[in-house]
Amino acid sequence: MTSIPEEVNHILRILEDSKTICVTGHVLPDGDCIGSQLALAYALKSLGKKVYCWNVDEIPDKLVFLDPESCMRKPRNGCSFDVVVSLDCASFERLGPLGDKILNHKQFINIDHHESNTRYADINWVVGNASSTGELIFQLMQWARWEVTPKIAACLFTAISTDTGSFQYRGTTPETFEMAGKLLEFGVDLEDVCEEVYQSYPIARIKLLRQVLNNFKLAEDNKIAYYWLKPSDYSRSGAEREDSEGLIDHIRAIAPVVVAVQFEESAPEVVRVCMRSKNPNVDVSEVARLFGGGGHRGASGATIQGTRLSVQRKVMKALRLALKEARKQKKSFQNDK
Ligand SMILES: [Mn+2]
Repeated sequence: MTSIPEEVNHILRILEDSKTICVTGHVLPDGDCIGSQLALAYALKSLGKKVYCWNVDEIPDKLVFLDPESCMRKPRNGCSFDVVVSLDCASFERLGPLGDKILNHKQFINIDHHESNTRYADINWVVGNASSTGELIFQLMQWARWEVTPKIAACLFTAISTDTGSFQYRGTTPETFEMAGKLLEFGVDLEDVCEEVYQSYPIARIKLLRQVLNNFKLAEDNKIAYYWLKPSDYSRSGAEREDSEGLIDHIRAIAPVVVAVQFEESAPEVVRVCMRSKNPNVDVSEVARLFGGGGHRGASGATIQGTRLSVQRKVMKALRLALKEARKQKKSFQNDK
């Protein structure tokens, strides 16, 4: 095992010295966010700390099995903490309206694996090439020599498995597999976790997926696939916001598609854009950054002001350029040979 980074020593000292800790994460939390939060919360609780897991949005139904004691909830008495730990959250804005509520703290810690992380806290431990925040929390717990119970292992396994697309994405390294193996040794019930996370979609989500499959469009010689999620898609299918997670993966999985895009008007003239890329030369986090967003090379997002049509035009134009650049890079690479 590599030596402990200075930030991690600092983080462990702070956590061990504090009594009340708030563990927070990004809006519309995913498996990595929730799994990392709960794993850290369980570990800190067993050290006798008072821990609040607090997110602006609720825990998605398919992850409730990780939280049988309902740890994910708003603190009842005030919002003053010794430490706030933000997990899997690339920017302060990604905490949503919660950001302003957690400002009453002595220390603010940011642990994340997004390269675009803006290092908004007092202590920032950001490892851009880690597969998931869950991987970082597992490392931290091993360095700290905290006990990894089966419950904690299930949370961390869920975090790593979901954020790597079941060990398919580029950030997945030999270490990722080693960690997943260790987590199984620590008592993960693989069948149980996979049944809950991958085999338990509500019917409404599949109806929403049907809308997407009916309505998506192809552009740029089938290299870009995109679709809009409209309020009527939700009302017709009975789906919730959280059900939209992962729909984009079905569109990206089409052979000629290089980039998949999901557009959604989250408020009047405010459009949330999610992007996925299969080509390492088409960095969608760069495209997201043009619009004030961020993420990873292969998965990114941005919230953009403007009418639906103007946002769509701007994003498609940026993606066309990114595809063109990637083609040029490929050519010069071939010429180098
Ligand atoms: Mn993540």
